[in-house]
Amino acid sequence: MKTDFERLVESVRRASRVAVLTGAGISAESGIPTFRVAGGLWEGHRIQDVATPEAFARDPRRVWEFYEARRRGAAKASPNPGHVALAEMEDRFSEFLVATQNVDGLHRRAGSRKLVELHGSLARRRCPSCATCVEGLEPLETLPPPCECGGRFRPDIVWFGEILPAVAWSAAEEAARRSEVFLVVGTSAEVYPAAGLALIAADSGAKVFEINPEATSLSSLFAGAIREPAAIALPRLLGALIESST
Ligand code: BJW
Ligand code: ZN
Repeated sequence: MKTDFERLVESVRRASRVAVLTGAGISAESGIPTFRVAGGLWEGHRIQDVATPEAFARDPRRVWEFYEARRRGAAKASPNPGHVALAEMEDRFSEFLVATQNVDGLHRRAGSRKLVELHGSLARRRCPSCATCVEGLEPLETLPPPCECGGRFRPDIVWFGEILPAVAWSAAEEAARRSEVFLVVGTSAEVYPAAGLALIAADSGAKVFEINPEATSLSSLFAGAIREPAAIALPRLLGALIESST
């Protein structure tokens, strides 16, 4: 009887189209807290107080204080072996895409280029009045940061009730639909439409594997699960692929 890991390696080895959905768990070993655990990011914050457009309209300074702390965390963090393994995988397939829900920028810093950020980026702020966008994780002197047009910047993050960036979403949806193997890495798969990518992939015939120490509400729909931290399982997968190609 083959293990789920052996079946994963076999499926990925045969595939030429692979897509990956990542969530906060892949950055756990980089020291960035996940959302939905005791001591996680939402602890001490009600979601509606910090991650909705209504919260920003009501109290922009409070929302910015939450994001400034996150920006400092992201600036200090480094990509871990899970991010690096995905970056190294991207040229091994004729089609490959990482669609991340993370806003920490660690996939890009690990070298991923076949990447879309579904929920925006901590490293970008934009002015809703004049659409100016500014990049950078430098500490901000004034919160909320003022824009030259007289408006104020907001984090370029997708909050609850907001639409995902159209280009990123359609690339992710197409990659999920076309994939032969779809990996769901480090996400509780609670937040839609991102979690729905795994369902789109499964409905389109992909073998969907989960890499997550814990089961999620979608686990039973998947072809298999690797119950290990991403920073262990992804380098192990890459190692097995390299071994089989030499
Ligand atoms: C490890 C590990 C290790 C640990 N290795 N794994 C009812 C009311 C209101 C809205 C809705 C509703 N029903 C549906 C909606 C829509 C809503 C939604 O899905 N809500 C659900 C919560 C029910 N979605 C939206 O609003 C989206 N927009 C939308 O739908 O637009 C259309 C629309 C418009 C208007 C009206 C209606 C529809 C937008 C969603 C944007 C979410 N953004 C956030 C916050 C961003 C701000 C920020 O980052 O500050 O993005 S939510 C938060 O959750 C963040 C994350 O990207 C996202 C996903 O979390 P993730 O990554 O899964 O983290 P965790 O913590 O949940 O899980 C971590 C996992 O890692 C765990 O499983 C661990 O086991 C695992 N793990 N260590 C591997 N080492
Ligand atoms: Zn402006």
